[in-house]
This record gives sequence, C-alpha cells and structure tokens, in this order.
Amino acid sequence: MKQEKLPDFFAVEQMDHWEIRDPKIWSHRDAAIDSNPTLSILTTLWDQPRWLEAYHLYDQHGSELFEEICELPEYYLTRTENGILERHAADVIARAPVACIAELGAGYSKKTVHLLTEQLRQRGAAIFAPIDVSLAGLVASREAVRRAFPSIEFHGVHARYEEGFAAIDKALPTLFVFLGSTIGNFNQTDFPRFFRALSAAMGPEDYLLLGADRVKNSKVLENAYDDSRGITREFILNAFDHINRLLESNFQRAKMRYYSWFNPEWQQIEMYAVAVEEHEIKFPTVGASFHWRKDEKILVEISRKFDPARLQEQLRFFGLRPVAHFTDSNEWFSVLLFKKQS
Ligand code: AVJ
Repeated sequence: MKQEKLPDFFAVEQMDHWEIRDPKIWSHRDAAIDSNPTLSILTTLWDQPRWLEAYHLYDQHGSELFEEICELPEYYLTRTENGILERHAADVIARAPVACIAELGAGYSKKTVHLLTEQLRQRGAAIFAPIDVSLAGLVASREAVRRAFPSIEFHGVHARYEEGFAAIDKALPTLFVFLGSTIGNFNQTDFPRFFRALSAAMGPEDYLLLGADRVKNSKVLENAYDDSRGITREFILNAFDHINRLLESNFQRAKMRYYSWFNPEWQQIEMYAVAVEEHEIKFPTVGASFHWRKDEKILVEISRKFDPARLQEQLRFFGLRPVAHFTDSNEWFSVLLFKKQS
C-alpha cells in the first residue's frame, strides 16, 4: 500500500489495487484501464458483420459533438431525463437512505446536481464518488463539485466500471447512479455481464438509479439519431478520423455515408457507416488490410430502447428489486430506482 490513508469508502481488500496520482482521485493500478484500443478496433472490424465498440466515439472532438447532440431539438433524451430528475430528486433521495452517491461514467452534470443538492438538504452530508475511465473528466468534476458543494466529500474513481464499483466498501450505504440511457450501448454480452458485476459489488443497503430510454414511435426515435443539422452523422463518422490517427489507416469520409434505423425486432437504433464504393482499407502498422465492399455496413453504435416494466422484471433476476419508477408526461424516458436484495 503506497498511500498512508485510504478513505472509509474503500473496501479493505481493495487497497493494494489503488493509488492517488491526482488529488482526491483514486486510480486503479491495472494498466488495462486504457486497455488496448488498437486491438479492440482490429478484432471487431474483422468480425462479421464488422462493428466497433462504442468507446471509440469519444475522442476530444467526439466528446464535444456528443455535448452538441444533447442540445439538439430532436435529441429529447437529455432534457427529458433531466426534467424527471429535477422533479423527483427529493423523492429518489428520500427513498434511498444512503451516505454515498457513486455515479458511473460522467463527472458532473445538471442531472447529478439535483441529487447532490437533495442529499445535502436531507442528510446534511454527502460523499460523491464518480467512476470514470477519463481522468480529465474526473478532474473537471472535482473542480466543479469543489466550487458548487464545498462540503461534499469527493472521491474520484479512475477505473473501468467493474473495477470501480468493486472498490467501494459494501458496508457503506451507496446509491449507484447510471444515467443517460448509457445501458442502451450494451449488447447482449455486455448487458448481463454489467448487471452481474454491479449486483455482486453492491452491499445490502445499496440502491441503483438507472436512466433508460423507452421504446416509442419509431419516427421520433429515428429523428433523434439522424438530426437535421447532421451532428449525429458527424459524431458517428468521426470515429473513423479517430481510428485513422490511432492506426494510420486510410478511411475516407468521401467514400462512406451514414445510415441509421430503428430495428423493431431488436428494439434498437443501429448506426452504421456504409461504403459508397468498394475500396481497400489499410492498416500499415500491423500489415493488414480489408476490402470494404460497396454497400457493406460497419455497425458503429447501437442504442437499445427499453420497456420499463420488462426491465424491472429482468433486473430482479440480478438481485435488484424495483422500488420506484419515474417518467415524463410523454412516457418517453424512465428513471428507475432499485434496491439490492439482501
Ligand atoms: C450516450 C449512449 C446514451 O445512445 O443516445 C447519441 C449516444 N449516439 N446519439 C445514445 C448517442 C448518437 C447516446 N448514449
């Protein structure tokens, strides 16, 4: 153990895995935090059909574009979820008597502010522990919290989700918060793996607050992922500029187009890059190449849509009991509260 003192909220058996590299931010020692983006890209691009893991979307430019998406008139998700939380934060906090709020992904959003404000109002104290792989995001979060809520005890957790939530002491009553319908990005493999790991890491006094976008009119859904300003298109295709920088590959915007649709059977928006003509994509650093056939689609991102009642039923099988369901007047988005079964 390198550091002298660990905060109360760390699980004792976890101590050897963590160190402080930036004030109040705990970094997992495992180098795999930044994992291996190159290998991720190559293995999924050689899959059939070709696809990419969603995290490649979030380079500097991609993160800025996502912020822009959140402001688009067609992209109702962010403002709808924020409205639900603004309205029901007091109820959420009253129903979840916890000492710590651990937010998965993100640092500090308008949505989190509602919860922190209520936690301070109702309990007079709060521990806030954002968990993120982005150190820059955690630093920004730390500074924002310090300014707005000087009395909050801040512990940034710099790790992947699985390592991050396993670090928190099971005896500390914690509300895990996972907003924005980020679970929509999880495929059939990621989804059970995530909830199994989260539930296993939760203690008997712990809660989960989950934001989930709902199945609805497919035109509303499709417009949210193909906006009139073309920001979503730019966001998706930007992944290939990012990949070109990383791998010295030769993806060209002029030879691809954006295609997205709502797949009703899988209940998900699928976002693709499609080749407008056959051409060769080269990866000189690894001596590999493939022919991207005309009209062949690369699946860049999925955004699954949920039925809240079914999601509640399903999460029971992961040991999570539904406590409350908050929605908006259109019933477009759901914020679900669960308690870990003890
Ligand atoms: C960040 C995964 C919630 O699926 O709505 C927005 C990402 N992609 N527009 C979503 C996204 C295109 C977003 N999530």
